Amino acid sequence: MIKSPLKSKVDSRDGKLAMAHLYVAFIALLVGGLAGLLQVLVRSGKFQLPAGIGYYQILTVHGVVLGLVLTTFFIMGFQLSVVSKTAGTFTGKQRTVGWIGFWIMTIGTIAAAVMILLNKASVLYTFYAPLQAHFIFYLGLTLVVVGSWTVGAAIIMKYAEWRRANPGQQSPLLTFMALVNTLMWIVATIGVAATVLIQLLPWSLGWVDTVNVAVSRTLFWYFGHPLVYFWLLPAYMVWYAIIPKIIGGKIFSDSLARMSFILFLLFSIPVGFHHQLLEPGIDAAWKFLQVVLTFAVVIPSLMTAFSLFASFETFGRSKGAKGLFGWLKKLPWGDARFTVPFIGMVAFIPAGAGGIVNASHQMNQVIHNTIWVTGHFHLTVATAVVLTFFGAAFWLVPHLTGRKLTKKMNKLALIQGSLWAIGMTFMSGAMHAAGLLGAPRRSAFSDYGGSAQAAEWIPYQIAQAVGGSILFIAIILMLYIFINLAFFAPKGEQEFPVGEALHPEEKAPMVFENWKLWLGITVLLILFAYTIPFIDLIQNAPPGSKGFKLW
Ligand code: HAS
Ligand code: CU
Repeated sequence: MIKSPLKSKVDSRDGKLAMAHLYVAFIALLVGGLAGLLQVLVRSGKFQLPAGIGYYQILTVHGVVLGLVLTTFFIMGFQLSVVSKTAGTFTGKQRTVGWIGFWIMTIGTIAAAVMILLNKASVLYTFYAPLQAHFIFYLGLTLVVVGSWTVGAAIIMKYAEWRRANPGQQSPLLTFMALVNTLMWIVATIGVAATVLIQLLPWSLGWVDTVNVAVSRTLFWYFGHPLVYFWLLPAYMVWYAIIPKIIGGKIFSDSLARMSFILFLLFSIPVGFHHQLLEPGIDAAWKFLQVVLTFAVVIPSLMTAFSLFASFETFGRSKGAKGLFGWLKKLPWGDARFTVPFIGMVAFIPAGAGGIVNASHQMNQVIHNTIWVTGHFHLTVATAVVLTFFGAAFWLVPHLTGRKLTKKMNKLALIQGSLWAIGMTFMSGAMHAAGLLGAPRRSAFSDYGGSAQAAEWIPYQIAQAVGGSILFIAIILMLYIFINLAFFAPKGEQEFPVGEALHPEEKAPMVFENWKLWLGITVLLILFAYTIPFIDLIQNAPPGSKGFKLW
């Protein structure tokens, strides 16, 4: 591995740009978390929303603000930081591009949020047609996407500059990873941009009367699945490249980490049909193909699991650990920068197993549209990913603001992570169980006219409310820690941990940086998986649907 110009500190101008993203992310955490609390309370059957606020309005706030806003802003802030740290300070021009992107995303977010709060866009975060929102909602989402491309452009420009200055050398691992995630995001968001610009905007403006529902949903999931990996990959950056440094160990293999990221670029996109297995209009053969590709995209996660275990075990044994699991005792459990993301890793084991159940064509019939799916994504994105982001915030925020994570805050952070684990065990566990009993997702409380089956769900819904309330306390704690680290913690230098490879002499093959090749294969796989289904969906379409506002 070639030495990169690793600076001890991220330049303060880059730090400001990254922090701007993090402020929006944590405001989103507050708003979205509150909406989540209200939802579990409504679904317990013991609480009604005041002042004519609708359940679906709150559900839309929750999904959009946490699933789309918190994640995108945190990820952009995080990726800008790791690129600045490992590839060097952004130039003035690159930073300006970053700021322009930030403001476009922020204006878009405010526009979409206002429409949801005015109850003009209670269409949930998937905004499925034929539910029809106010056009400003769609416009706002478009701006968020365009803004994210602009921030992404800053990252690509920095990478290109590094490449020119260091011909024949492999780029720093974290920069490489941030670049892969940015490229995947750009290819994926073309799908959502297409449905919004070509279908939903003209339709919500009244320029056309009807919309092809199946096409819009297919374009959404072309984007929607890689969206979940766009959330996951920054967590993997922390797991692969940062956690080893925090525990005092080494990255198990630099090349393996790069290869898993390349596999994510190739296989994340042509798999959207696993969200549409029960939808009509798509031939079973094409669904099957995308299920096979879904199982292909599980492989880089299994590689990640293997690599992490190997990092932990190698470290533990180097400290003299004995026996099969003796190395576990050597890990720094008192350090929240390690333990909180570790809780996320452990959660990702059942989370990923649940994903494999979902993707299995036949089993999908049991769980599709049940609250099992909600349980699945609260373990994946809302535990594995989010706890890793929190764990990163514990050192990133003080690093960027020139402060220190104190012992007291570290302790609070450990409590925060533990509360999350307890709350999520109740909430997600109950969701999985109720889903198997047929409880629907995306629906407000109902006893379905005293139905015996619905009565079975009620104890689980109460367990969800208990878990959700514990999670809300954990959110408040997190916000307290964030505000402390951003504004009040003592001044000092907090380390930006970047791991080194166990075998620095091992050099990843340069073909890993051949973007023409990888993007070429990505496009070919997409064309293979989607061309004929799209032709079918357009040629054999039933009459288009007018818009519905069911709230
Ligand atoms: Fe998923 C639905 C399949 C991963 C998020 N998923 C969703 C939705 C969301 C979501 C948001 O096939 C709902 C969308 C909606 O609103 O309708 N998902 C999968 C599969 C995977 C998967 C196969 N999902 C994710 C991730 C997400 C996410 C990651 C967010 C971040 N998912 C589905 C399917 C549906 C679905 C269907 C549609 C369901 C339906 O019918 O609607 C795989 O990528 C999972 C692979 C992961 C693993 C785990 C590897 C474990 C690791 C941890 C290592 C830990 C260590 C520490 C080393 C195989 C890396 C341990 C130490 C110890 C001591 C224990
Ligand atoms: Cu998916």
